[in-house]
Amino acid sequence: VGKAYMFMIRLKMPGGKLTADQWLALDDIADQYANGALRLTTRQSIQFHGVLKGNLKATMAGINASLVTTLGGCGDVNRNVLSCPAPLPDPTRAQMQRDCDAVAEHLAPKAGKQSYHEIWLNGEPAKFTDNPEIDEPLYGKTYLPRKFKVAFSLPHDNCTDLLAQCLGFLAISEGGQPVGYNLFAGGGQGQTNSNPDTYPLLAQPVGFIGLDEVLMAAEGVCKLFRDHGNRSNRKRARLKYVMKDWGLEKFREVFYRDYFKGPRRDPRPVEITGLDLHHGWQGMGGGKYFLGLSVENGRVRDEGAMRLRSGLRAIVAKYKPDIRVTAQQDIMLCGLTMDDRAGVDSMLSEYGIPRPETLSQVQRWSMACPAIPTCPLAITESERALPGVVDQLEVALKDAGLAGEPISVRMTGCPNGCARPYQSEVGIVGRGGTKYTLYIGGDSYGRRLNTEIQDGVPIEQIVPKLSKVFAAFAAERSNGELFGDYCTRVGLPKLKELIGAPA
Ligand code: SRM
Ligand code: SF4
Repeated sequence: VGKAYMFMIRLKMPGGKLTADQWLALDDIADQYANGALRLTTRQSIQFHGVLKGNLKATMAGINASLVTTLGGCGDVNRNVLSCPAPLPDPTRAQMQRDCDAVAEHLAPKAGKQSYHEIWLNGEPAKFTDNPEIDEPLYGKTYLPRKFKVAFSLPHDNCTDLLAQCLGFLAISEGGQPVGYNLFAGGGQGQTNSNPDTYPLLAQPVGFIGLDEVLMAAEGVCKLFRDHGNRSNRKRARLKYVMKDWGLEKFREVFYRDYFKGPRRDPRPVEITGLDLHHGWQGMGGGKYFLGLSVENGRVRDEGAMRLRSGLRAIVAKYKPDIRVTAQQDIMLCGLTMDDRAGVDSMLSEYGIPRPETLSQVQRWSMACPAIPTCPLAITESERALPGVVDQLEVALKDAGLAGEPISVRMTGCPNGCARPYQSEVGIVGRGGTKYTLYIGGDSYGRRLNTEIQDGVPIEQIVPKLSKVFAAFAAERSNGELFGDYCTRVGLPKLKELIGAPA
């Protein structure tokens, strides 16, 4: 008997959009071929875990039959394109969601699609010419040096963490109408222990582009990366290191000279000012509503009295809402009527699914990557450990009179940064065994990187240490000051002293 190899399968669904029927088909797959759970990801997608090798083909066929794909979910190509998925009655949001789909389509591998069909779906041999520039016009023979990530976002709602992306489109409106985007490039989170040449970086503002220049800009930055990314050192192969090594001015110069045929315009003077988790009931216009639910670490499964997966299945089967997955690992049920709302609310209660407003702020603002047991790169627990840390944080924050504060806490099982822990107010990054590196002082809107405050902190000391900073924050904050802003204002030496970290 051969070994029972197990796989993770990741979908690619631009902007996190699914129909009700697609959700139901994917829910079936979770039982039939995976471990009975759907995992909402930090890139608005879904992963299945525990798919046995012998079931891979059937699972892929099932996913494709529901008109969802996995092509480009992984690999050295453009990954799932993010866009704030909230279906609010706003022309800029609608434009952004259309542009998200268009970029995803434009940057999708073409020859790869043929091979994908041959291998996973119909077995028909792919028909290639002997010219990779025809078969795969964007990626050529050697694809990209590394993965490439794109997001769309809004100044007042940065729920896709724009500055963590290789390429970001920040939507600009005038008089309520979309006029274009500020283009950002060179963000990324991952770093490697004991390799000081690797680090998280925020994307930098390249320029302003018009609405008709979106595809040209996306293709241009992607090609610049293809041609100039580091192909000899995989640890330094991401676009962020091209930006870092060249500097913003050279990046702009090369981009506008060789990869973008439109005019060079300065970015519009627009700041990121907020991030909406899109929780609770909200109007979509036209008498329709959506409900945003907070999903703990994105894991949709039944557990004890909380039958999240069964409850979602029953609600989706009955009311047929459109589904949106957010980049904060949450889900939205969209297009419901006023009449549906009471029924949906009572089904939530029946299945023990908490309404977001009944959850603590810290739980709603927290995320963890899967880590152990499914991630081969994990060196500590994350998804299975964060709920316990959040329980302790709830008590600590309540004791400090801070229960209502939106403090973002993100945990990962290694420094790769899959839950974007270097952009949160508190980052807890696996160091090995039960020890973590503690980061502090980011910002809940994703505008700033946090800073390492102590390495090798045993998990049981994390909350006691943070409690000291919470107490100082509660006593010393200026009016309306956010936790991360306070940490940045008072500075690392004081924070280190507070928690007893080496200077
Ligand atoms: Fe990630 C690799 C999970 C978003 C940076 N990521 C992995 C793998 C596939 C491990 C592997 O290579 O074998 C993880 C699978 C674990 C499992 O058990 O399922 C994994 N990454 C995830 C997800 C599921 C985390 C989550 O909690 O949702 C996210 C799936 C996104 C999606 O749907 O496409 C996920 N990964 C991210 C993000 C966040 C983002 O994209 O906004 C990052 C940081 C941003 C960035 O890319 O810099 C991220 N993942 C990495 C890295 C480090 C890359 C680097 O340049 O340093 C790796 C390792 C690698 O690529 O070698 C990695
Ligand atoms: Fe795995 Fe590390 Fe990503 Fe967590 S951060 S999913 S441990 S690669």
